[in-house]
Amino acid sequence: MTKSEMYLKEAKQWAANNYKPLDVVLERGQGAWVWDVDGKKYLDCLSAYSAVNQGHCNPTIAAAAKAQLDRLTLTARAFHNDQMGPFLHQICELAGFPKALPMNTGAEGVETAMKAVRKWGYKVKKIPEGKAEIIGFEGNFHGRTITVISWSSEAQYKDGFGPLTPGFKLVKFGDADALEKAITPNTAGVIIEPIQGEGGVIVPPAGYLKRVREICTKHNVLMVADEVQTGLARTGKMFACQWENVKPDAMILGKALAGGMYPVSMFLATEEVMGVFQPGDHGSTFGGNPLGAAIGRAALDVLVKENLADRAHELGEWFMGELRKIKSDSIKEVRGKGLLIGVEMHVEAGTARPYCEELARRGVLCKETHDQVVRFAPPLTVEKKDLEWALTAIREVLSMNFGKKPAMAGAR
Ligand code: IF1
Repeated sequence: MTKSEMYLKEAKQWAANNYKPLDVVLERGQGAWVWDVDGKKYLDCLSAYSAVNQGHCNPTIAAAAKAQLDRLTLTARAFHNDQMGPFLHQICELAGFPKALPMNTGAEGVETAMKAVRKWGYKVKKIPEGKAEIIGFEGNFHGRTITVISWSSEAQYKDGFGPLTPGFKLVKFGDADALEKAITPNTAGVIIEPIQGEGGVIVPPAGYLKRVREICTKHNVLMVADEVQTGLARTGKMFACQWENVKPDAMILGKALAGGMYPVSMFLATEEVMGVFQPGDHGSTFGGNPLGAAIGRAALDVLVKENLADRAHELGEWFMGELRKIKSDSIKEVRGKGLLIGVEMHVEAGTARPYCEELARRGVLCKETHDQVVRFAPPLTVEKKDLEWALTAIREVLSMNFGKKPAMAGAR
């Protein structure tokens, strides 16, 4: 039995069956590369779903973590600490908001946003108590809490978890008219991913985000951007909303906010929105803790000093260009922005999973989303030569056909 097989057996025995990971057991990461317990090396093209934008075990961020570990890790918000203020100052200035509320996971950031939107609806917009509506989008993903999945369009994410939270409606992503039609006097806010990640790397039509902004302004509805996955340089701008010069009323960040080393999320908003929170309204034990804040400060420094947004833009444009040159009847579409890329496979070519499994056998780690899409999201520090190396395997594998019937000849 290999070491991997030994670990797989143990994990299978003791872990809940809530994921279907590839049979890869990793033990070390450095930059864009990871190694399994048998010493095999892989180029990581998932980055823990965009949480490792700065590269695995980034030395600058690791040094900040190690230094803080010997100073102070947690005080709870009953007291102040010397790391939170500078961290919130830094992220507010980077994102252009006057106020920030630190939490831990992305889902908690979204929960914070939903509370703020509802309370703003009642206290500022004067929506009748208990009637506030939030509009979301078909194909959305915002986390796994019961209220967040209450407005998921994915049946599996809701199955068996009822009764669900009321007060949400969904409209088609990319259709600005549908959004405007769905707004009522009780609509408090819209929560939108600038690009839908889990939905299959769905990039909306050019100008759509601007229309959403205009519609929300016109109807006095809050526009909240969930940039947990698209934010922090992933799409080639520090925030994906910047591609259309759109400024939401509030924004949610997570994942790479602490370089993949610690769960740190953030709800950023205008004074008017954040002002609805009074002491004792909301919080969490670890929210704003000094360890996460010290790591977050270093994580943001790396993004800015290494200019990872421009890097993601240049490398992404080139990489997507190379993917689009692959002549394969199995590929339906290559789409994305920066280094958030999805390759949709034709249904006739089978699901994306076997392509990911074959790529892993060849040392390229990526993951399927929504059956048909192979997602490529390497750390933004990835070297071009490493992507060139990966492209040899990617060209071969995506030219295969793991489906039952041959893919439609010539279809793209
Ligand atoms: C899983 C997906 C990605 C997110 C956006 C909030 C959250 C996420 C836009 C919640 C989290 C993660 C969750 C993880 C897999 C992964 C994922 F495929 F599920 F959707 F990235 F695409 N907003 N996404 O993408 O943040 O609470 O997880 O910190 O749950 O399987 P979290």
